[in-house]
Amino acid sequence: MTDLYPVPAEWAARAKVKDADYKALYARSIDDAHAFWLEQAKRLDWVRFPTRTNESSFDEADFGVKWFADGQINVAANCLDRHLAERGDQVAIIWEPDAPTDAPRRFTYRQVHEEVCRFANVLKAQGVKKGDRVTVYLPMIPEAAFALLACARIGAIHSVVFGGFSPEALAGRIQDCDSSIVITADCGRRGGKLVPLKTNVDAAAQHAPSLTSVIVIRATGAEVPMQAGRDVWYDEAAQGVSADCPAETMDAEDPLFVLYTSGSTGKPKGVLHTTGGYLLWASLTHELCFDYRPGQIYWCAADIGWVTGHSYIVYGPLANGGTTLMYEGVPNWPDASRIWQVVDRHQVEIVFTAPTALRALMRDGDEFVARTSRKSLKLLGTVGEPINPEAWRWYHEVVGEGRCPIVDTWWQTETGAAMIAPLPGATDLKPGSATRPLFGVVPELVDADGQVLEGATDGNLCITRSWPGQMRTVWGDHARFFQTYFSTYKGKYFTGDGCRRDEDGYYWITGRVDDVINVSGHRMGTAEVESALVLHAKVAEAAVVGFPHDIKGQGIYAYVTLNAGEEASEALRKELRDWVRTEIGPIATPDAIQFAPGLPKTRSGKIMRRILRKIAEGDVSSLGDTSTLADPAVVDDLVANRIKS
Ligand code: 6R9
Repeated sequence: MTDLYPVPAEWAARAKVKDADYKALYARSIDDAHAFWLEQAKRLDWVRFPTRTNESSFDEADFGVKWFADGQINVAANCLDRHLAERGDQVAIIWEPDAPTDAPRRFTYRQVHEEVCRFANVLKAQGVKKGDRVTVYLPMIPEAAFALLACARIGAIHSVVFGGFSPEALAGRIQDCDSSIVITADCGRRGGKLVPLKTNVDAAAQHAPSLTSVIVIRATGAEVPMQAGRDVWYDEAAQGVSADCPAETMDAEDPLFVLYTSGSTGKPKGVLHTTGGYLLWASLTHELCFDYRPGQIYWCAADIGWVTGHSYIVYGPLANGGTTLMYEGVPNWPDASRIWQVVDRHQVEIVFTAPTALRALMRDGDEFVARTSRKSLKLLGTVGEPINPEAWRWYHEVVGEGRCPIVDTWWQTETGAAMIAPLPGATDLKPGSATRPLFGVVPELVDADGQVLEGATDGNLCITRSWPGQMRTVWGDHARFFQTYFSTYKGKYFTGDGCRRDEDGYYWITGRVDDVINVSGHRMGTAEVESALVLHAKVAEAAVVGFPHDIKGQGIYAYVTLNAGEEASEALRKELRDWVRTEIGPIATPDAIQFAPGLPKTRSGKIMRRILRKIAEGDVSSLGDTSTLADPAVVDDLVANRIKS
């Protein structure tokens, strides 16, 4: 028996989309798709309104993803200029600083417009042109939003790299998209600590010869070395620069941004999103999932370094004329009541955060929540990983005092914005289920052989037809795009997620079925961590798997075989953890490292990850068939020396 939380009467009465509307619109989005999407396109301000909609194919012969191809549009003009007449003096961005004792800042649409135009002119003065890649390595400061919109205004392609990534990871991302410019800050602030962003850029530059220019925002006043001829302070460069910058007319299929994400193999992929379809999808889903109306204070507590920050801090809410809150800090500093204090301080009506943050706050106890009012809250969202029903109920009952619908949005960097999610006025909720597909989204569950499964069932989640916000390619490697997502199950987009569909047609994402692990809502490829480990001089071989973790969702468990003559020790274990931190970043730090004399392999040399996963999970009684192992004795050693969490 699952609990059902019916749509509250008040929501059913006043929401933009009610259950009957959802059913009718969903049917139309499938049966009369062309007309439906032309109608939806009206929500944006086009330079040339499109006459074409979906021209995508998932088949190898004519493979490609294309939407609104004859439309022309500028994203920044849609997020700013078109709102000026009606809401120029409305607050567009509220910025809440890391330290609660510091003053928040507010920017109206008119002010953001001016900041963005000036930033765009600074980029131009640095030689940035339409189509150039601009790497953004910034903390959560208002300039991060300005930088993205400035790129969009002049048709440059931004590539945001999360501020928690190491110099090595940053260098790889600069090189992969051949970017010559980085926008950074002297330092970032998070949880009372400084993050040395500029110093990291200097270190990355050693491995990124394409980098010729660095714009540095003075965010903290920390002293940092500046390299003459390469580095400029933003405030100095912006002095005397005109705040008039016309928005470049872009084709709907011109690139908007690249965002790197981990896959099951090799190095991170540069996921490319384009202009018209992406903005339409971000804005439509933002309005529908949150039943958003301008004037409401809305807070997506993600970092701009992830796709959630792109679509739901910047592009979706601003395209919709909203007021979006950007928070510089972390959920539990100075203490576990911070999120709810920010809610009270700014009278936030909608909060959108990740299950991992909720689990951590839940562990710290209800009193941190209870000491705040939260009366302004109307709706609560989650994203990033499956939400366990216990955390869902805590969010609903303790945080929302039972009155706020929980909107659990399933989606991916690749999908641009939400794909499966409830609409608060239309969808009865079940804790732990992302519920039903959004308009135009056709999920399908298949078995390992690609057989389509009907009715209530478990399977691998595919999407059978394109939607406007779908990624268009992997930067520089179109073949990899096809290979990664469309070759496993012919003619379908394979998400990499496992999923259950229940008797009501509700979808329950069960987690990744490939070699991607989800650590605190952040994707990590096991292959990436393995490559970092084997780069260490003492490591011969490494295999990495995920295991269940109370707060993070999944933790990282590494099996390491040392080179002959090397001794396993606590000191080496720490050295390897630190090594991975510096190679990739703190989010990739292994939770457990088990030294293993050998790894379980098939006779053809393939590591049997299934067995490694079971051991890491502590499920050693059901290791399954080990008869194909080259040396079954290896498993006994692994089981005996398992690290208990
Ligand atoms: C938006 C984002 C994508 C992966 C995805 C899935 C997991 C995201 C989820 C969810 C269950 C949800 N995921 N939202 N699982 N319920 N509501 O997180 O993008 O970083 O690319 O991660 O995250 O496994 O495949 P991204």
